[in-house]
Amino acid sequence: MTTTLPPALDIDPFAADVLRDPLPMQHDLREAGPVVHLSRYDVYALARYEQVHAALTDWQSLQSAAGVGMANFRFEEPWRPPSLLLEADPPLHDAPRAVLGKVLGPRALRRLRDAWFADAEELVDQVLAEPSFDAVPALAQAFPLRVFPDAVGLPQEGRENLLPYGDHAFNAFGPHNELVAKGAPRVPELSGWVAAQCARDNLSEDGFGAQIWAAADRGDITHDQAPLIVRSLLTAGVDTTVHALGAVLYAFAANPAQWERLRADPSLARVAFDEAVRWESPVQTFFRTAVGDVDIAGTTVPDGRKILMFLGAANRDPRRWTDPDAFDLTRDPSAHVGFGMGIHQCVGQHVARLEAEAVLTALAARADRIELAATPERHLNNTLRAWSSIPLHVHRD
Ligand code: PQP
Repeated sequence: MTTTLPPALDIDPFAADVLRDPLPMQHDLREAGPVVHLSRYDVYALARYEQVHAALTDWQSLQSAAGVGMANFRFEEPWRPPSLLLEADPPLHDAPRAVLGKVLGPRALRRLRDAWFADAEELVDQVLAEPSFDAVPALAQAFPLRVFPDAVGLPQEGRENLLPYGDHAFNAFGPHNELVAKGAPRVPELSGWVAAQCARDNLSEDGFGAQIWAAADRGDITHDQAPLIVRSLLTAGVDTTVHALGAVLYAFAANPAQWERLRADPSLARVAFDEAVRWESPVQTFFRTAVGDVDIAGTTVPDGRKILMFLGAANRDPRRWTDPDAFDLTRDPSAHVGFGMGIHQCVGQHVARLEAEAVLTALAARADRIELAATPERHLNNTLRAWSSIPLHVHRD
């Protein structure tokens, strides 16, 4: 096969105006070719479904241990000790992954289902006391903050640190732009609090955290690894679900016919959530690093170079999806790459789906119609596609 030079584009995927509306850039990237060189950052980019899917599943050629952000851990000091899950490759990745996969697996979550559904009903009843409210603080943030820290077994004190810590961690996967600079001053304080919560003595005896420590007692992981695996829960467990809930609530507010479908058949809640994850892709991008020279669609990516995978662009690639920009409960969205694919595919996806199912089921049982009461506002983050405000007006039965 002959090697061709990829087309070069001088776009900044992390510029504020692009983060506010990434769809035009995603279109340009997909159309430019299967592999694009982003000259501003000297990284390679994949935006078509076929190449993003292939990259996600090729952990042998495209490593995570050099970081899944723009920073290359082969040459640069990470801002914190690397994650044992996200920023690790086999074989080191496998034991932490197996442990967390069990702790957050469908079987383990069955224990939480009834309580989380009751929590969602209580919260939704409370929120719907007013016909208009901002769905971001009132639902998208309130519900994960109500159920997840308790499930982990965190003390009450300092839980307000979870969202800013996660927000910074997701900014830190991007370049050192203003978003990272804005978060930097609080990093010592937030990291100190997070590290303290990972200690066994600070966790309740029955939560996800304690189960990770119990796995260390069994020898499935080492006792040194346990606190860093708990740290993954604290980094990834709140902002992601907050913005995924924001995505599905916005999707319904903007698509009233789909809300009617959910109302007619509430068992569509899970499909609706996955369709919203496809449509909005709350996690927009991740990087990999080439191990040796790697051929992608006839382009050689040299050893050690960073490859930026546009999950959001792949999830709207017309080569893969019919009418990709439509939020449509009748499609099968299950092949989306919003949760990744392959050995790193989101280990928390069952938690996210359960939270969303609980909130959507409670809301669908009570809200005849939901509509935007004012223009929603974006929250900018280098990795997350997010809302800071979704003003809703709800008509009750
Ligand atoms: C998207 C793990 C997972 C989850 C970590 C970590 C951080 C972020 C995520 C990204 N993540 N869903 O620190 O181990």
